[in-house]
Amino acid sequence: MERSIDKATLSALESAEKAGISTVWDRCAAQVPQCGFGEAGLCCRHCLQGPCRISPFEDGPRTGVCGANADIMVSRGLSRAIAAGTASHGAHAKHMAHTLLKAAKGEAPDYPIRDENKLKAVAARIGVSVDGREINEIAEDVAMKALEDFSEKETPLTWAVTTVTKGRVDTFLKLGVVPTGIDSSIAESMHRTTYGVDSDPVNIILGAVKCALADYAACHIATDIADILFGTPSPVATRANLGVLNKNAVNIALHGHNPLLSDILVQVAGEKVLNDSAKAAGASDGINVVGVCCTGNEIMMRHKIPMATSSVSQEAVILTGALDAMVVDYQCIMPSLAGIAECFHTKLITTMPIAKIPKAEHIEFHEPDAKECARKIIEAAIVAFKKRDSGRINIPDISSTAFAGFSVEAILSALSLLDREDPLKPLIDNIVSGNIYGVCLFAGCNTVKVTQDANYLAMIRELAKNNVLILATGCASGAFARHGFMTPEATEKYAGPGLKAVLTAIGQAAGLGGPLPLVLHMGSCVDTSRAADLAVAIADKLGVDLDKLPIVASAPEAVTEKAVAIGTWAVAAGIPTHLGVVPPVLGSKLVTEVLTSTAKDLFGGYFIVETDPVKAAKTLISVIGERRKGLGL
Ligand code: BF8
Ligand code: SF4
Repeated sequence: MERSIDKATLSALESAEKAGISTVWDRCAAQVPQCGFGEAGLCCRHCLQGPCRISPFEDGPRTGVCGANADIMVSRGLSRAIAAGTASHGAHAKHMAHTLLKAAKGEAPDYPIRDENKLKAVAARIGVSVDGREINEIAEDVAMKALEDFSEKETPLTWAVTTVTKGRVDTFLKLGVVPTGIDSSIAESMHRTTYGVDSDPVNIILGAVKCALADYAACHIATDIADILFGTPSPVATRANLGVLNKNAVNIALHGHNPLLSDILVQVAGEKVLNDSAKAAGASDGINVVGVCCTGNEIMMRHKIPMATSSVSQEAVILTGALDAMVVDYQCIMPSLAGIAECFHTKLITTMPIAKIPKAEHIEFHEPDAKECARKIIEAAIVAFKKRDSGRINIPDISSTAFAGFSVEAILSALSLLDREDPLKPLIDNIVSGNIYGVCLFAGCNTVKVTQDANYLAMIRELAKNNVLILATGCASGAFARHGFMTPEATEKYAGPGLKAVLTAIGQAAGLGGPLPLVLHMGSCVDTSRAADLAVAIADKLGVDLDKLPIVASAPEAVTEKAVAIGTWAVAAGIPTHLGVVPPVLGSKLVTEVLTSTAKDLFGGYFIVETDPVKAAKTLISVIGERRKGLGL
């Protein structure tokens, strides 16, 4: 199997081979064949009598030592994956909420409230009074409300029920899946899947859905507070792929998730004294900050910071030999980075007490003196630059233009140029007329198990040709950005006539002189909540629930437990959701059936697992067709 279709990644891998450095692809090859029990979800280690395994074939024991059968094992494994994903988004969101609280109390001076309108909009939505109050008072109440959503309450999660349609809330209540605390939902999932608790696979899965809805709330909190503290994104043009590294600058890559660190670091990287110091060290162009993965999305859409790469190709940034510091916070950071950084002059800098890596330098980041920490990090990068070996530099001269930052607010503001009074109307009219056949949200990662980016590109070509409007978050947006799909040129080249006409009308009204980009970049993975907001606005406007809309989602190259959590809440939201990799559930016919079929009866949404991208796109198009028929379109 070809490792990637991204030429920049392939060029970096060539350098690695020449230097005898192993990468994620080599390590994957060393793992093959991977364990068939694990692949099917049929291995349990939840107690010390295990590990227990059930053969996916008719031979061998049918239960583990305690009597847990395949259905129980698979559903428990899935539930724990969702709990872990929720814990990740939850920790990120809680970190944001604590910082908003500190900011409101004047304890984090580097975090002013940058978007008062967003703060007021969020406050109004969650029932915090706004009129006649100081901004900091409102911010404090919003932060407290967010923090309240983490522990067990008598009432449903504020962020889960105030951001979806009434119909969804009714469905969730009816099925008993409304979460009452983000952290408590995670704890409940861990409890019910431990030794000798919940043994009803369907009940376990409904518990997992409840936890996934807590994940949704966490994502939404993270997005809301990021906008409040750093500004709601609006479209910007930047570039993506390894070619954004600059051999004449101190190159610093920001990798991870939380904008609390990366946004501040970007602000500080513009300071003259630091740039002078970089120049004095021999970097004639000063400091060049680039992004990786989701934090890369955050700073791309708010500060035009170019995206070096994402997900499975993160090691490639170091392999260019031109990266002076890789600064990480948490999530999706391969431990292998330390070994690769060691082969070069690159400083790997960890910043969070919960995410250290042996051999990395740890510069701990604290919000009360955020800018000071950021300066220290940049100074360490300048020191590392001085040790750079210019003979080992191989920056592939490859990068694409990418337009990023299509928040719902930005989309509505673009649409308002067509209809000031009723901005959603042009969008809905075009869906009704069929100019926009439907909407597909791409989310999730790149995986070493699929040729990098191949599924994304094959699917988008098929969907766009059929007039499906494309939204993207997370490393899905990284893939499209690197290959030039977030440009007006991609719209000209790949969009069907109806879609092209709509994107051109909006683009021209916005004064772009051409169409909007083919892929609307909505942000990081937590910003998948923005796509949910857009879907909810459309549903409310049409007076139908989400499970009736011609909207689908796809994670064609998913990797993480976070992606599993997001996929599950998308399904619960009523959205048919495609996975391009097979999750470890096939060991249970029952669980597979619940996810791909019963879910449809319960929630309207369901999983579609298809590893062939063209077939997957065709299936999604026919699903959109069914939904359109249901609406009488
Ligand atoms: O949260 S898409 S590889 S970076 S998990 Fe990770 Fe997957 Fe990227 Fe962002 Ni999302
Ligand atoms: Fe085996 Fe049951 Fe223990 Fe799992 S919980 S390891 S199936 S005995």
